[in-house]
Amino acid sequence: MAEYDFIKMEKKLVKYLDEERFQHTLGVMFTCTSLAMIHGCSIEKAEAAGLLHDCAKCIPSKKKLKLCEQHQIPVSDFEREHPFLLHSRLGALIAEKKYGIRDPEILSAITWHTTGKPAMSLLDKIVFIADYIEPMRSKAPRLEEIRKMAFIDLDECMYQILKDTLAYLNENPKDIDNTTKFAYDYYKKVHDERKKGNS
Ligand code: DGI
Ligand code: FE
Ligand code: FE
Repeated sequence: MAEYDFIKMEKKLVKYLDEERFQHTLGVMFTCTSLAMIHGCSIEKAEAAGLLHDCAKCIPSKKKLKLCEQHQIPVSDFEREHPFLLHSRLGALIAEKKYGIRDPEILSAITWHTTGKPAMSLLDKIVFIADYIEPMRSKAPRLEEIRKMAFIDLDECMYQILKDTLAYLNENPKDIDNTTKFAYDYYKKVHDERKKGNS
């Protein structure tokens, strides 16, 4: 029997997200399952992580900060100024407490889905990438190319997404979290070393 009751989780989640966010969530969930199939990851884990990745997204900023304080989640000065970044860590907490997710791999994928980090797990990468390429996304540049790459090479896809994200964020460099930079540096190194190996 399946470990997770997805219908029950969806019914609960729909109450906490606005319509657009819920549709995005379904897109991420199905994209996660497709990526799990092609890259040999647990489909159930990918489905659960995709479904819950933004479960804290629609909590107002003040309440986000309050919840972090209540649950001893450390908040950096940077996060205090950019509280939307907290929806990933807070999302993992809510997934655990309200949706009964105990699997550390799923909680990690939710935690790191916004900034990424160096040396991510297969599931971490699948959720991060699915969030960027799901069918409703339309604003990012090079989406066609990046979507194809997601089904070929996850590390290269991480590099391409982080590169474009940082290029976009560089319009306001003071808004860039170090974790996003560290993630980019890591996947750039993977990309460069592979290129060296191939030449
Ligand atoms: O929650 P979603 O909108 O589905 O997606 P998300 O959790 O990946 O958040 C999206 C935004 O996060 C995207 O516009 C890029 C942004 N982001 C990633 N790293 C950083 C960042 N924004 C800031 N300000 N600083 C970062 O380091
Ligand atoms: Fe998010
Ligand atoms: Fe998302």
